[in-house]
Amino acid sequence: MNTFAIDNQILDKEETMPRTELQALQLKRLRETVARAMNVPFYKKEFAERGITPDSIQTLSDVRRLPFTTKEDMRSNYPLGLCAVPRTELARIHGSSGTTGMPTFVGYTHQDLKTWARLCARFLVAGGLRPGHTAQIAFGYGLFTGGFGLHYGVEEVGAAVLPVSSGNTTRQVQLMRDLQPDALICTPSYALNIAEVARGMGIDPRTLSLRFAHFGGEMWTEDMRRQIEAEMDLAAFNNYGLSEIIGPGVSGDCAARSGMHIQEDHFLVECLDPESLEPTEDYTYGELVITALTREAMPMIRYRTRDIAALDPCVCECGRTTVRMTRVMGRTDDMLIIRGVNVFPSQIEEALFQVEGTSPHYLVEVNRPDRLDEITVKVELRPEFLSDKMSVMQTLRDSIVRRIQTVAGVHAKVELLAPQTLERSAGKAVRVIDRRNLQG
Ligand code: DLL
Repeated sequence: MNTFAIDNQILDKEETMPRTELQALQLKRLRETVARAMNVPFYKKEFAERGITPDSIQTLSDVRRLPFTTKEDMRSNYPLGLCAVPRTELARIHGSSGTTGMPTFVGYTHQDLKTWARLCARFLVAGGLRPGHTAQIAFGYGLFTGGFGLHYGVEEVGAAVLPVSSGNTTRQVQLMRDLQPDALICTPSYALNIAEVARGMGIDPRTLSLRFAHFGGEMWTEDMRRQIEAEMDLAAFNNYGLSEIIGPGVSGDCAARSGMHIQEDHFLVECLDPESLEPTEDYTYGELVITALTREAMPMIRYRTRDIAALDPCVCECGRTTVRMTRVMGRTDDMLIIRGVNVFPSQIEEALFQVEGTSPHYLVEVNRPDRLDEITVKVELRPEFLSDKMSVMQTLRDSIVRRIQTVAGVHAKVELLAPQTLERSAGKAVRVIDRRNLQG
């Protein structure tokens, strides 16, 4: 890991509050959230059925009496039926792209926007951004929360924003060369894409001015972090969030970079077994279920994120007292069940990084010929590992197959591709194509 010295700055006292005080604040805010949610017909009905009132929430564990909220609930209250304030009080509306179904929308009041900017500023500061720096934002600006969320976060820090948005990668590199930003903000896969385009332009990305990067919006692995840090000579920080809850800003790395601090004064996070819905032990992977404690426009209660991660309550060297979450290892809806074995794309990524010669550009395809699931991993090779010799390629392919078998427990077909074959992304990379539904 690159370790550019970062002085350990902490923006708000809530980040280092003694746990008892923090939990008292969470309880107070949970009650307020329940009160606000009474204005939402969906929650009002659910609460009435369970006999829930704000006063009936006596301890934080009473959160378990509250109903879950799912993506389907958002869809059935389309477009803004889960808002707790009149439409006239909304200051912004964001939404999901709807690539996997109907889009969903999320409303914000002016206060929500202020809170959101502050939350983004906190993790940016934890990851080295300071007043006087310049941050290039290569997240899409639009309904997606990445661009605007980070934009106001950078401003809140007092740093300068270079609001490039995503895409036009050659221009991204030119701007980096000419305007010399200190930080890059985008998805990790887009950073790799930018580095590759820079090299194609004859610019070694390591010679650019970037010192920090704040990546989020998609799954990535620790190996991917090392790869990007080596390719771009910067320190890369992970941050996590989702539009239904607020957008980026739910959690983020500190300088220790060993788990993302959950901003617990604003979010109550449970980690549950996705089947039994019982809480998992600390350090055990489960589905994150998040209650937003301060959202005015759209109070979100026990939102089932489908993201699989584990919680780490261990005290962090940075001084923050908040619980950390691991990287998201995958989403329950991305989990492939291949002949009975559960496989996450992150395991495939991990396996690929362990074999010399592979690049971080890969695609997992799932097919079902003859009613049996089959997984094909297409991976680009590094140019120096391409060979005309069949035997050399065969050996490399075999070692990838074995690595995937060991790490993910499945037998995959592996296709080796020439560099630059797979489509590059400017946002969230598509890592899996599941063709099984099409094949019946
Ligand atoms: O991706 C919000 C965001 C933007 C977070 C920019 C961080 C930076 P959605 O488009 O609603 O919102 O997608 C949310 O993306 O449930 C996760 O599955 C995934 N995700 C977000 N951040 C991470 C991360 C934004 N750091 C969904 N690691 C979430 C892994 C992530 N997955």
